[in-house]
Amino acid sequence: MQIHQEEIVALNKDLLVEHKEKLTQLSRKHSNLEDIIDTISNYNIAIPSWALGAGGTRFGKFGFGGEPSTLEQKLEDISVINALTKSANAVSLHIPWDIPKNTNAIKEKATHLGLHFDAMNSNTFQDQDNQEYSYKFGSLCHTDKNVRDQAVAHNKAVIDYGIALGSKSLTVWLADGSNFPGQLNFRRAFENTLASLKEIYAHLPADWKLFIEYKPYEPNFYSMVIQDWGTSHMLAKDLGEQAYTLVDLGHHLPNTNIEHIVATLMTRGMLGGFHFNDSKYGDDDLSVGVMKPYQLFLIFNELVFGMENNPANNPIPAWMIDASHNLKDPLEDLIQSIEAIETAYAKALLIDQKALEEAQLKNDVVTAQRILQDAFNTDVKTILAEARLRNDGAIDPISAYRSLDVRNVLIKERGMNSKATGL
Ligand code: AOS
Ligand code: ZN
Ligand code: ZN
Repeated sequence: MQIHQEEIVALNKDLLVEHKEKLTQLSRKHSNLEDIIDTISNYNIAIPSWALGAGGTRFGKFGFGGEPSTLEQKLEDISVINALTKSANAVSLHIPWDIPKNTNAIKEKATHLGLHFDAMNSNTFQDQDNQEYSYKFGSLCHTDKNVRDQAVAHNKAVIDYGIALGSKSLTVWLADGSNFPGQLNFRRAFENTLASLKEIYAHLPADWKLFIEYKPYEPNFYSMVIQDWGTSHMLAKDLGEQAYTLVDLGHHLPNTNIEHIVATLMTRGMLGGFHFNDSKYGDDDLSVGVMKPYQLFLIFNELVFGMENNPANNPIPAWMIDASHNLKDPLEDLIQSIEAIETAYAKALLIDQKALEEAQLKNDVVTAQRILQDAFNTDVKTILAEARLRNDGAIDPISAYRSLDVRNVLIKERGMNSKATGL
């Protein structure tokens, strides 16, 4: 399955006149509109290789047909999303769910589809069939050195796959922790994890980054070795300049001020990566922006500020969508997620930073709030559409996806019962 340029052009035709009218109206109101469109049109978010099949819970999974059963097919699915949105030009690969059999061929296929490989993801949270030691009681933190060595070796192998594919970073997310008080010595677990990470870090090429993801609970429900950004930050600092903290929006206890964490990390140049999703209760992995769009906007306000002020201080973070799709067609869900992310980004770009600073310096709380809310309440759909249009994407990606009947084409190609690897 591949979408052809002419198909998108044809679908855009009917929408073009109305779109251009709206754009003219908007440009009368916002003098920096061109810059915002430009920024959004250059923005890309990586798609994880495990997000293209049916998601689910431990209670069940409901398929939808036409799932990609090979890595090649997963790349094709991402290229469909990218053709429509022009904002998903990278894949974040998971090892071992998506081991490339032939790295050269996969790299070539990706390049041919206009895609590249963003952060690599290792997996020491499950046992694989052929593995010697179990991760039941942890991996990098384990009490048994044999287990730690095996987990370290796996991470090194993932780096090697990444090198062959042209990736430049590794994300480490650990399920390590304990389910019961007394089970684990916190301090030994931390020291073991640090020592293991040091070995992995030593295997990184000089132009690579290491991202350390944190999570307060799940799958362990009493303690997680890397429970919060402070722990991640400590580990990264001890490793060296190539190590950073990765923020996953779902990995916070309810009501945590995530935008404040983002600002603090960026102050120290320590924000390396970002996993987008949304949540109501925990690590729900709901579609981005469905629950707390204002929070996402406030996070982007900090990201924009961090990227614009002293950008050399913090590298541009690696962006990835980390959501699960229980009910929706994942391709539609990912398109909606991209739209939600770019909506928050565009609105944050609309904030009058100068006026905001003035209000802050005068401690004019009311004006500061109005500046934020004026930006948040602006309809940016037209900005997003124009950004896509300039890259030959679709004015309305979801409608285009449905008009092109993509899911049924995929079902015809791959059958009703094809299954994708993943959670
Ligand atoms: C798990 O909760 C994390 O969000 C991970 O980032 C990710 O979903 C997992 O590592 C899959 O590779
Ligand atoms: Zn994540
Ligand atoms: Zn998660």
